[in-house]
Amino acid sequence: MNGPLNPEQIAGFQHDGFITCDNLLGPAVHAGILAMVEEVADWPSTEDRWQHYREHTEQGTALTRTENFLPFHTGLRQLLTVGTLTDAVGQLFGEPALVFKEKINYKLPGGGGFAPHQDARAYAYGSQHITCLVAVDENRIDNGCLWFAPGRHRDGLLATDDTGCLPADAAANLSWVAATMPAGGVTFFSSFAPHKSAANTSLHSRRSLYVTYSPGSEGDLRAAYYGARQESMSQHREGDGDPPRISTIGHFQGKGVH
Ligand SMILES: O=C(O)CCC(=O)C(=O)O
Repeated sequence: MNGPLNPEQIAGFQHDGFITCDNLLGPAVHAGILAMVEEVADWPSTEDRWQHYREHTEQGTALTRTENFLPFHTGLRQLLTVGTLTDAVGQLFGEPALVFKEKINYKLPGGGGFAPHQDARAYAYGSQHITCLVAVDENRIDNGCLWFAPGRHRDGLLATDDTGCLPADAAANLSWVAATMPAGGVTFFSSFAPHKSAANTSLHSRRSLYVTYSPGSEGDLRAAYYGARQESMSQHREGDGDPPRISTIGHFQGKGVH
């Protein structure tokens, strides 16, 4: 398939399970994304349309994640469903890509990190997924960029603990590399790629836009995914005093707010 990625980038993705592209989107596109992410962050809380999640930080309560905003924002829907990002993921799948889910992780100063995990563990629909991570702010080590274990996506679904994350000893045996990026950079990663991130210890936000795609030949799975996610999240809320979650697996290491 034709698209913005070159053969070396496609081979790099297949080999490592992720690739980082610093210059795929120009400064004007990045400025537009920044403005749209700020609009979404300002939306009021709802249960039945998009979902905002918050966390306690030393600076007070902070927005940590927004899910399911695509139906409600024309500009982001356009950006994520046609053009450079979708075409690039189509090249990586070798067939047209459809949006499976979308989220913004804000990781404001003091925002929590994420334990080592594979996203595939949280995706019951579809055989494989590729996530496109757009760096709204620069992704650095001190503000909690992602770390990947190159090549380990080829091991398939790894064993987990009861939170759905990799056991600490298994994670410690992997080699990790930091996916640092300038603002406007993009990382594509497989849902089988083990990854983790640290808390944001800097004074500035590390906002990232994540859009996850599934292969078009498997059909449009987004509605089924979000239906099941809502169900699982509300069952967890009614559960027995576990800490609040922002996902169906317990990878978030910040202090979620109910
Ligand atoms: O945004 C981050 O720091 C990591 C996010 C992540 O791994 C996830 O949401 O599954």
